[in-house]
Amino acid sequence: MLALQVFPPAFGLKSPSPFSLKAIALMQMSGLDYKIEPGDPRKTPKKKLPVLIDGEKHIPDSTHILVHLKKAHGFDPDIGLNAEQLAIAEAFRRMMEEHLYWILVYSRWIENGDIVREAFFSMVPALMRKFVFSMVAKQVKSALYGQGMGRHTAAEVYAFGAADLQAIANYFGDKQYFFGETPTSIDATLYGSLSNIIDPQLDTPLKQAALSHDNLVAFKQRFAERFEMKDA
Ligand SMILES: N[C@@H](CCC(=O)N[C@@H](CS)C(=O)NCC(=O)O)C(=O)O
Repeated sequence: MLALQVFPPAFGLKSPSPFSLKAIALMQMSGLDYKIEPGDPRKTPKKKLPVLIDGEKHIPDSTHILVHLKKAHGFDPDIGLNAEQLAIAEAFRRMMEEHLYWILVYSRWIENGDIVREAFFSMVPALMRKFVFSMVAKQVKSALYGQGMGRHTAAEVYAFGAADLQAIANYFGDKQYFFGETPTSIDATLYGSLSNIIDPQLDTPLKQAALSHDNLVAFKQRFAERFEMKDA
C-alpha cells in the first residue's frame, strides 16, 4: 500500500503543513488506497515533508508526488485543462507555495512563537521545550531572512498576504472550484494553504484577510466535505 509521510496532526489539522495537507488532498482526490504516517524531515531524501513511499521508491516534494501519481497510477486531475489553464494554475501554485507560504510561516513563527512551540513541540519534555523551540525558530528566522520576507515590517508582510489572497479570490470568483465544476490539482494546493491559514486557533491578520473572502471560505468547506479532509 502507498504510504504518505507528513508532519503529524496539529492545530486540529490532518497536517499543519500546507505541502503535507496538499499531498493528503491529492491522495484523497485520487481514490487510491494509502495510509498516512507521521514523518521526520531529518530522515527524508530532501530533508522535507511530504514524502510518498511506493514500494522501494521514496518520492519527496508534493509536486513530484503528483507527477508520480500521474505516471505510476494513472491519476491525472489536470487532464481536462487546456494550455492556458495549466499556465494559470502553475503561476498561482507558485504564488501560494513560494510567496503566500512564507507569510504563513511569518505569522506562526515570528508573531505567535509561544503557540507554535506548544502545538509543534508538545512531545518534547517541558524542561527542554523552550530550548529546542528556540533552536528551530532560529533556523526558520534565518530562512525567512534568506527568502526576503523576513526583511519586511509586519504591516508590509501582511499587506503582501492580503494581496495574494485578493488575487486568488478575484480569479476564483463564484466558481465551485478553481477552474469550474471539476476539482483539479490547484484546488488541492489552495485547500492546503487556506486550511492552514484559516483553521488553526490563531488569530492573525493573514487569517482575517482570508476570512474576508466568502468564496474562498466556502471553497475550503466544500473541498473538505467532498474529500473528507477533516478529522485530524
Ligand atoms: N517543495 C516542497 C516543500 C515542502 C516543505 O517546504 N516542507 C516543509 C514543511 S511546510 C518542511 O518539510 N520543512 C522542514 C525543514 O525545512 O526542516 C513540496 O512541495 O513538498
